[in-house]
Amino acid sequence: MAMLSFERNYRVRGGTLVGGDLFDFWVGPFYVGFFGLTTVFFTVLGVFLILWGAAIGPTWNLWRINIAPPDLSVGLGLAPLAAGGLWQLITICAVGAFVSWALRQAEIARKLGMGLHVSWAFSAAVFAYVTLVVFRPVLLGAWGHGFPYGIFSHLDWVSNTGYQYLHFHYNPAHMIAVTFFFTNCLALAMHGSLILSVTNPKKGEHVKMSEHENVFFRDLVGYSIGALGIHRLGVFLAMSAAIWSAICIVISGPLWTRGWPEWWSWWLNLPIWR
Ligand code: 07D
Ligand code: 07D
Repeated sequence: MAMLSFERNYRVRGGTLVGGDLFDFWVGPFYVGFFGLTTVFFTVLGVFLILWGAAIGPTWNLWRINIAPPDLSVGLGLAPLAAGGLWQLITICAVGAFVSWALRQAEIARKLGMGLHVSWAFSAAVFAYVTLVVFRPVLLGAWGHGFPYGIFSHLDWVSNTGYQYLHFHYNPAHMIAVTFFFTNCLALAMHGSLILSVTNPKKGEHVKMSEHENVFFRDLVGYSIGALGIHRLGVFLAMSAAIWSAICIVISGPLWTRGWPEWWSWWLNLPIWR
């Protein structure tokens, strides 16, 4: 991949969290660093273990490959490879790769003297994943509560887990998470369309800038959040969506074991109705 001449100026030493100068180099356009190596290590090993799981499983159909966690009876122990052990090793590789990726993002940002915002934002997704396959299973006392690795099988897990609590939509934290996802989508649609509407004009017309963006929203709703504000809002909405997702699943089981609709009986039991 061609590198723009000015990009070379940004290939500066330092900023590494681990390894000092040892891994402080690039391969083509990619910064390596200690965490680049650990990302590749965990990803290659993880993909190999998924292929192993597929090979000993009943199908090579991509949609139906399924690597299941151990049976609930295994609890928090180690399982034989073909009976959930592969899932356990793949989980270690996935956590290793995702955390390495976040730390690589942090090293690159430090190198460039930037904020660590990207790293923190990605960490919210990693937190949701770790909640699903580590925190909640540990709190419930069995790795078998993690979700299986397979395109369709993980959908079955979501559906089954949802129905275990009768009607998952009544989970208040799920409501908040869903609301954040929807609001995030609305905000991105408005932001993306606004930027396109000013910076991508028809042939022969002038590009317009933030003045127009602000005036458009002031005329429309009396307020413009501004160029910095919309990005703050975006990160807040997106990270909140992932964090509330993690909350909604970690309270299902460890904190609330009955159907979620029943949780709302506190409302009917308020003294004002009596
Ligand atoms: C567009 C960025 C690119 C990433 C992509 C995903 C793999 C997996 C693995 C063959 C937005 C690449 C996929 C590497 C291949 C094997 C073993 C991100 C973009 C394109 N899901 N989920 C999908 C994952 C969970 C749910 C699709 C991962 C939870 C529902 C894809 C995880 C719950 C639906 C996928 C994960 C859940 C999906 C599209 C991890 C709650 C769908 C994803 C590591 C969060 C949709 C057939 C996408 C679908 C879908 C991947 C976790 C629910 C296969 C990697 C357990 C309801 N999930 N998912 O575009 O079509 O994400 O499924 O946590 O309807 Mg899922
Ligand atoms: C976990 C993904 C992390 C991904 C990472 C990166 C790679 C690399 C490489 C492409 C969190 C992976 C990267 C592998 C790829 C290349 C090169 C993201 C994660 C780290 N629900 N529900 C949610 C809705 C119902 C149920 C969350 C809507 C039903 C359960 C979200 C509806 C029942 C769980 C959400 C709906 C039910 C959830 C998911 C509508 C089923 C969860 C988003 C409109 C009968 C899950 C933490 C998320 C959760 C979750 C939305 C319906 C059950 C808020 C909109 C009523 C059991 N649901 N749901 O978490 O909270 O993203 O997980 O009906 O466990 Mg739900």
